[in-house]
Amino acid sequence: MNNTFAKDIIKGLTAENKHLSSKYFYDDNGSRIFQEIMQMPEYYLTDSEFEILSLQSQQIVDALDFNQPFNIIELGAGDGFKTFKLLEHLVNTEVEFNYVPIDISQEAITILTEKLKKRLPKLSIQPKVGDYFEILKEESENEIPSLLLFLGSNVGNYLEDQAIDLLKLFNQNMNVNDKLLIGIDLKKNPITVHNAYYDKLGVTKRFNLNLLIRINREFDANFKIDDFDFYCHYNPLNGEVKSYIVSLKSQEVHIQKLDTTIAFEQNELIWTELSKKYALSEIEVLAGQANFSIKNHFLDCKHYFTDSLWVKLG
Ligand code: AVI
Repeated sequence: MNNTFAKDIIKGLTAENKHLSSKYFYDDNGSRIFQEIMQMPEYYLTDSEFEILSLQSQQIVDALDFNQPFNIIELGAGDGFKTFKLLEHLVNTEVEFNYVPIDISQEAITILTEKLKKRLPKLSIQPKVGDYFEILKEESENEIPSLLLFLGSNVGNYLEDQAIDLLKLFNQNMNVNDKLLIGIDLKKNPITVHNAYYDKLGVTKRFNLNLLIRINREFDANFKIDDFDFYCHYNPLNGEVKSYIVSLKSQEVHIQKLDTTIAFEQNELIWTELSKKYALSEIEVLAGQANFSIKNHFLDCKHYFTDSLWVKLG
C-alpha cells in the first residue's frame, strides 16, 4: 500500500473542508486522460507553449549566454512533446549540450528516451528516474553550466508559499549563473481560462473523477462514481482556478483498506486542484523571492503563456 497516499486520503477526507491533492491524479489512466486534455482545443496552455518553443528556440539559446557545452535538465519531462522542438533546434544548429530528462515514472522515461533516440539520433541524452532534488544536487556538483526546464505551468499547481519553497529548493541546487526556463500560464480573459478547465466533453471531469476510481482500486473503497460530479471556478482577481469533486447526494463511502467510512452531505465538495495564473508583475516578485532575476519573458503571439528565463543570483 502507498503509505503517504493513504495518510493524505484520511487527512483530506476527514478534514472540515475535504481535499485531495492533484498530485494523485497521475496513475496510468490519469496520465492518459491528461494527454487527452493537452490535445483539447480549449486547453490553450499546451499549444501556447509549443508555439513559444517552436518559434523562439534560437532567442532562448542566445539568451542563455553559456560559452561552453551545457546540460539541459528537465524536471518532470513526461512525454517531452513540447521540449522536442527546442532539442531539435539545438541539435540541428550543432549546439553542444547534454539532455537530462528527469521523471518519477520509469515508463515515461523509457518511452521518451526511445522516441528521442529514433527521432534525434545525434542527441546526447542521459535520462534519470527519481527524486528531482537528489538528481539536481548530483548535477550541480559538476562545473558544467545548466539550464533547468520546469515547463507546462506545473508551478501553478502549488499554493504560492509552496511554489516559493519549491523554487528556492531549485535555486539551492543550482550554481550561480545557471538558468531556469519556467513555463507559466498568464492571467487573461477569464472566459478563456474557464473554458480550458470546464471543457464541453467533460474530459477534465473524467480526470478528476478518476481519482475516486483510483482510490476504489488501490484501497478497496466503494465510491459510486455516478453519485459525484465536477465543478471548477476561476477567480480572475487572484488568478486561481480551483477544481472540486461534488457529492450529488448524502452518502457514506467505505474505504476498506483504510478501515474508514467517510460521510458526505449532499453538494459537499472535495477540493482537488489549484491551477494558478500569474500576471508578469507577479512573476517578477516570485522570482525575486526565490533569489532569481528574470532575464527574458518569451511569450506566445496571443500573450496567453510565458516561458520565462530566470538566472540564479550570486
Ligand atoms: C499539470 N497542470 C499544469 C495542469 C493544469 O492546468 O493545472 C493539470 C490540469 N488540470 C486540469 N486540466 C489540466
